[in-house]
Amino acid sequence: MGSQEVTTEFDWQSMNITVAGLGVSGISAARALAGLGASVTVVDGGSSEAHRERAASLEQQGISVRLADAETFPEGTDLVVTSPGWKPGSPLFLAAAEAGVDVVGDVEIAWRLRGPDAAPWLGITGTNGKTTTTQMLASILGAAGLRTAAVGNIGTPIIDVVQEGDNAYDVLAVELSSYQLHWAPSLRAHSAVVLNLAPDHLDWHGSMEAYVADKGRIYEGNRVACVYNVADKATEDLVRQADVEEGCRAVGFTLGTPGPSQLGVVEGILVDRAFVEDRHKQAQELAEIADVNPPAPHNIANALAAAALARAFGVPAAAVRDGLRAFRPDAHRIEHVADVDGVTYIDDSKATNTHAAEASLAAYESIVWIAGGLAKGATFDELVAKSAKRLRGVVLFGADRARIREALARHAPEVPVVDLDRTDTGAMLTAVREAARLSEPGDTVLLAPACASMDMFTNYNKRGDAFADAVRELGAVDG
Ligand code: UMA
Repeated sequence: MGSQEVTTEFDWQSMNITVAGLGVSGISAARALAGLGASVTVVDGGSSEAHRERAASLEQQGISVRLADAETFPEGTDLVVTSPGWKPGSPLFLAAAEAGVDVVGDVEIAWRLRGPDAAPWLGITGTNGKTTTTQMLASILGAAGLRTAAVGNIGTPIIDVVQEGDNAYDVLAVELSSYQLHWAPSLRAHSAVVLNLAPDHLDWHGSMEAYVADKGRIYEGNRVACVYNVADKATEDLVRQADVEEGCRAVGFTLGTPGPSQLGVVEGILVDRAFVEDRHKQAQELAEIADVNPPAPHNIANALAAAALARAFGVPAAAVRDGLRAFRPDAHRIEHVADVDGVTYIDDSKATNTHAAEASLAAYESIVWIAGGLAKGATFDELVAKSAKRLRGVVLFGADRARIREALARHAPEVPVVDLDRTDTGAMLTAVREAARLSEPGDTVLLAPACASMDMFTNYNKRGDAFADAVRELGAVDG
């Protein structure tokens, strides 16, 4: 399912399509497919008020919606179009397999809806940095005067963009999650990057091998460049395994001095030794490290990856510099919130896995760390062992906090830990107060949960907002 080639050409008007999920991508898929004349039924296990409102809106367009039942396979279904979050082993898909019906994702549908002159896709995946790299790439493409958009997992459903027509864009910067890649067997990007690979979403994929294999699908059929991370050999291995178009090149990015066919850094300058006439003798200056916002190591790597994709598309060096300068990072990514009583408060709510949390913990010297939430099958020993010497103290909350507490007991037994034993939204205020109590002037209180937020908050944005509110309250009380 999902990972096999789906060869059928679709005659939409004659089809009964079941869309799994009434979220952002499901709504987009249902509307588009109904618009093409298909008979569409959306199914969703939820039945909240938000679900009912969305259902009412779709029903006005002649789309059937079934709530509170994610399992029963609608009779007569010819194709299932799933939202990315649904696990491959979901009962609905097992029933589909039994009935001989294909399951594909919204990205697969978008790919099939493209016309012959549609804008090429530059694909971005990886465990961390996807969204930032996608936004940087769109900024660079825009600076080159190209009509573009940052789409996909970033939040704008790719079907909506493709439906604007072949002439609406010159090129698209497409963020793709491992889930979306799993369900998109025909996707063939112009060029693509896997930024890095670390355990994440293992509960969904079942194993690290399966997760990595799904990420690697982004390189399949690339035409111009497969971009990999020189510091992460697993990404290069995926390039080697990929079946690409004749002439497609492997291009590395590195924070060190680049070799031929690489982009890298030389004396504070981002340089390109891949997309130049003679890559053995020439190097093209692209930008200065100071042009990258913020100029932290992991973010310079993101900038190099974005630059590589843009250069693969033929963008001039000056546009790389202008695009990087124009880029502003999103909220909740190592965002400075306030200084209170000599302590700096940083919101990295976006650190929803251990790999991302490791990057932000590495950026500060003396830290009171606020962590916890949904672990998604992760273990914390490596993260804690690597960060132990930087920890002044730790405050834990959320459903899977015990896993972090146990790792701390093993690798940082001397570090004071406050386990709030709470999973309510209000726990953030207590967490920030406890962190303030543990901290000393010069320290950084860092929200880098290493976990997803949904046990306590609607999403990581709300978690970061709650942190900022709590810090402001602290400032008001102390000030
Ligand atoms: N549902 C069920 N049964 C299930 C799973 C879900 O009934 O077993 C229902 C839920 O009740 C809900 C709907 O399905 O109503 C949600 O579907 P979904 O979780 O697939 O999410 P969408 O709203 O369609 O949003 C998806 C992506 N979400 C996920 O992959 C979990 C969004 O990425 C993406 O922006 C959007 O499509 C547009 O492409 C978010 C994300 O968290 C940001 N992505 C993960 C990540 O980046 O780590 C992969």
